[in-house]
Amino acid sequence: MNVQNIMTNLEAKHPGEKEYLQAVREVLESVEEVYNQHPEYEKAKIVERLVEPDRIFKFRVVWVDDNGETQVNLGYRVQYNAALGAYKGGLRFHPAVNESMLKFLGFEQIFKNSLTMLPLGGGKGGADFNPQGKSDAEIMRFCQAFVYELWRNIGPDQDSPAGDVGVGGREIGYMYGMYKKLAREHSTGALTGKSYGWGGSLIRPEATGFGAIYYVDRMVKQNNDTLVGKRIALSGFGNVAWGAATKALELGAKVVAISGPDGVCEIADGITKEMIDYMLVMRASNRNKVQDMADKFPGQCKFTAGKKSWCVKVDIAMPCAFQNELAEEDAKELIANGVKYVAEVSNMGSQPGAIKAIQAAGIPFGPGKAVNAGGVATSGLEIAQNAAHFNWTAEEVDAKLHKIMNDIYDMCVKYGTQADGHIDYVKGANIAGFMRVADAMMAQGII
Ligand code: 2IT
Repeated sequence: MNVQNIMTNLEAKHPGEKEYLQAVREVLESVEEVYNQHPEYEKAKIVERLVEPDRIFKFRVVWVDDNGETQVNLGYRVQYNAALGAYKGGLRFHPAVNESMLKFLGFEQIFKNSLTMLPLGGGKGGADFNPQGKSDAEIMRFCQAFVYELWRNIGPDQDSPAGDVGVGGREIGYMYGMYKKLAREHSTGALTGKSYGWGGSLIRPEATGFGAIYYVDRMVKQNNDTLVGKRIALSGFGNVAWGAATKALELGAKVVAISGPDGVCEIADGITKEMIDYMLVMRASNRNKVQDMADKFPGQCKFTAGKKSWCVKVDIAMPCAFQNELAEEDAKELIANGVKYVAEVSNMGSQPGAIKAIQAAGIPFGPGKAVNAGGVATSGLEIAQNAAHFNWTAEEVDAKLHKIMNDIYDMCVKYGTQADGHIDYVKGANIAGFMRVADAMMAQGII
């Protein structure tokens, strides 16, 4: 494989699809050396096949808002690769959603799902719907209209969507309700992230954040260091930041910053249980304002408009909100302020220049597809419980999640340790994820 040739061809075929091309380039650069040791991959055109999704559904979603106005949105589902199992991946509702964004997310999902060692193929979907300011009834009507179109193409052995940005337990509930009405069966594994009691798994809401902290705990221990007392900056205040803050507090670390599109909320003495609970209220309000936290806890929190979490002096930085949110200048500010570890929890949360700057400074960097894999892994555990019509206890799910994250961490070290002994977690995650998919594709023939 010649990465530059492949990228030149892809750029010509998919002009302007920046995020998709960025995600592909990172994976190809990581796996190039290993790939070239396998002439059978080259002959079977594994990379050329892998970079194109199996198929993309794109559809109109029509719904009526509270004023009686008809609204039109675009919905998508990218079914990327099914070498390891039925397609699996979240749904994103956000005004910036487009095909390139969902292709990059679906492509990343293939390798992330592979890292979990569960039988999960890769997919992603969503819509350019903006949940901000929408009423509960509007959210319900949109979710129903979305599934009315998509339902024939999902199912536990076909494609199983979950939540992502803008899609949480409430949205999954509305989508699952419509799905089972149309399918006339309780194929519970058709969607994950369901509430406990009608098919959901305990710990699924916490899983992405818990898994991320389990991974970071290993990064810290690798340096004979401890999480206790470490100052952590998170971005966002959604499901991922909530889960990470919960586990960080439990393990004795201090979350000193969260953020929103409006600015940063600094918490000098570290986030408390009451504040973590309030994050749920903030998310449910659909206001998308982190200032609400400072208004609720004056004296303990300081809000600064227009600033990001990365200007706060911390030991550990964890982007938890959106792709490319950590820019090169943010990374440089963190480094100047003495950051010791960076682990992105959002998918492709850091710009390539930021990753380069962090790695060049000798600071361990954990990539999203490994650090955030606990979410989809626990979705895999949810599907397993659905198939068995049975639920594990919270302790059982958490123990399985913890083991999966430890195994992922070990794989990243195994494939990412360089000749000089330092660990390139990005390379390790990409190689480990890629090899399992490539071997499955080889075994299943040219399809
Ligand atoms: O990015 C992700 O891995 C998710 N949004 C969760 C996917 C899933 O199927 O649980």
